[in-house]
Amino acid sequence: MVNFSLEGKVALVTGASYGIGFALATAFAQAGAKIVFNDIKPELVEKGLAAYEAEGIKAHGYVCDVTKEDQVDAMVAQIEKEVGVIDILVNNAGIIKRIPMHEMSAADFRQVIDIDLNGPFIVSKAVIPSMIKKGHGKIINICSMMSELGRETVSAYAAAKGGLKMLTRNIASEYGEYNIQCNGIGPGYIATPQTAPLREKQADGSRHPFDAFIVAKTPAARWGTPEDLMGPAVFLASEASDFVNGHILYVDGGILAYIGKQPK
Ligand code: NAP
Ligand code: GCO
Repeated sequence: MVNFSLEGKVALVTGASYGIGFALATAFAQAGAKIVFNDIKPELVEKGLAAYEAEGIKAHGYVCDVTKEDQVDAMVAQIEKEVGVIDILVNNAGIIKRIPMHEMSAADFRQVIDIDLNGPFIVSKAVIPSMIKKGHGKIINICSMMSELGRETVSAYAAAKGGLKMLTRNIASEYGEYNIQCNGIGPGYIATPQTAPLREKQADGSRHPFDAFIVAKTPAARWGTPEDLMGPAVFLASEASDFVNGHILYVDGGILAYIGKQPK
C-alpha cells in the first residue's frame, strides 16, 4: 500500500519558527513525525514553540545558526540524544537581499550565499553519517523560482538557489546508494514575511506593481501560501517518494510553464 505516513520519524526543519518552515513542520507533525526546528534568535525559537503548541504540536526548538558548523554539529548531537536520529531534514532557513548587483557589497553577497547555500551544505553534512548508519534518510532543500530564473536585484539569492539545486542533485548522486533521497521544493511566489515588501499597498491604496505582475505571471492567478507546500513536502519526506531522487519539485501555480500574457 502506498505509504505517506511519517509515524515515528524525526524531522528537523531549519528556520521554522514561522513562514514556510513552520507550515512544513506542521504538515510533518500531522503525518506523524516528531518535530525539531532551529532558529537563529532565542526569541524566535520561543515564538515558534508557542505557535506549534497552539496547533497542538509538541515541537523541540533549538537556537542555532546554520552557517556555524560547530553550532550545527552540537545541535545535531543534542537532537540525537534528546529526540532521536534525524530521518528527515528540510533545509529551509534562508534570506534574501534585494539590491542591484552593481550596488551590492561583496559582504552582502557572501552573507546570502553563506546562509542559503553553505547552510544547507553544513546541516546536510552533519546529518548524513547517521542517516547512512540507519539505512535511510530524506533531505529536502527549499529552492526557488530563482533556481531557474533571474530577475533584477536578486543576484546573490539566484546564485545561491541555483547552487542549491545542484547541491541537491549532487547529494542525490553521492548518497543514493545509502537509501538517502535528496530532493528540492521550488516554491513559486509565496505570501510570507520574506515577500511582504513585494506586496505592500501603494500610497494611493493600489496594489504593488510587483504583486500585480506576479498574479499575471502565475496561471493560478494568485500568490501561493505556505499551506500549498505541505502536500509536496510530505510526499518527498515519505516512503511514497523512495525512488524520487535529485528532483526539484516546483510548486509555483504554473509560473515556469507559462510564457506570460500578451501585453494589451
Ligand atoms: P522567512 O519568512 O524569512 O523565514 C526564514 C527563517 O529562516 C526565519 O525564521 C529566519 O530567521 C531563519 N533564518 C535566517 N537566517 C538563519 C540562520 N543563519 N540560521 C537559522 N535560521 C535562519 O522566509 P520564508 O518566506 O518562509 O522562506 C523560507 C525558505 O523558502 C527560504 O529558504 C526562502 O528562500 C525560500 N523561498 C521562499 C519563497 C517565498 O516566496 N516566500 C519562495 C521560494 C523559496 P530571521 O527571522 O531571524 O531572519
Ligand atoms: C523575489 C522573491 C523571490 C521569492 C522566491 C521565488 O524578490 O524575487 O523574494 O525570490 O522569494 O524565492 O520562488
